[in-house]
Amino acid sequence: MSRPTPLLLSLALAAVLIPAAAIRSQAGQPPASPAHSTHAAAPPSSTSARRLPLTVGGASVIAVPPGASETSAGMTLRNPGKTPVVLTAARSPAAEHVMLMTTRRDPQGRVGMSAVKSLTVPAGGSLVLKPGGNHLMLMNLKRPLKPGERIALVLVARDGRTLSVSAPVRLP
Ligand SMILES: [Cu+2]
Repeated sequence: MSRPTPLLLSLALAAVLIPAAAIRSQAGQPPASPAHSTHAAAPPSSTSARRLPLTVGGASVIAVPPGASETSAGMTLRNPGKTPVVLTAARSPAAEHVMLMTTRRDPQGRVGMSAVKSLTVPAGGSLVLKPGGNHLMLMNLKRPLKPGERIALVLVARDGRTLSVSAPVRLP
């Protein structure tokens, strides 16, 4: 009964193979970068061309008690243009990440929030972001937010255009 089990065999193999692989990667050249990589980071076109043509009203971030790790942000976005603006992401220096969320009622009548991949500001229309509706969720806050201070938010559209918003922190 001294035959090694397959698990022990593979562990023994790993012990032999891993150092060999480590030595090879140290001795080898760093992987060559693709020839086209120098062109990949072409400078963006002018900043104004990359800015979302939306107007912002009533932006705010809801103050939360110390220790709370997340909060919501709202605003009204108006799109005077002839094409819808599809927001796919947002970010803020105050949070590790920002989620696009919607509020839904399930068949049992319970209300809950769920993340969505995009929120659209219709052409010639507006999108209201507010707690209890569509909103932004600041996740893993990096520090407490003081009522009255302004928080920077960046909205990102599917085409890469962005919009910077400064939102005051207000009590719920
Ligand atoms: Cu939420």
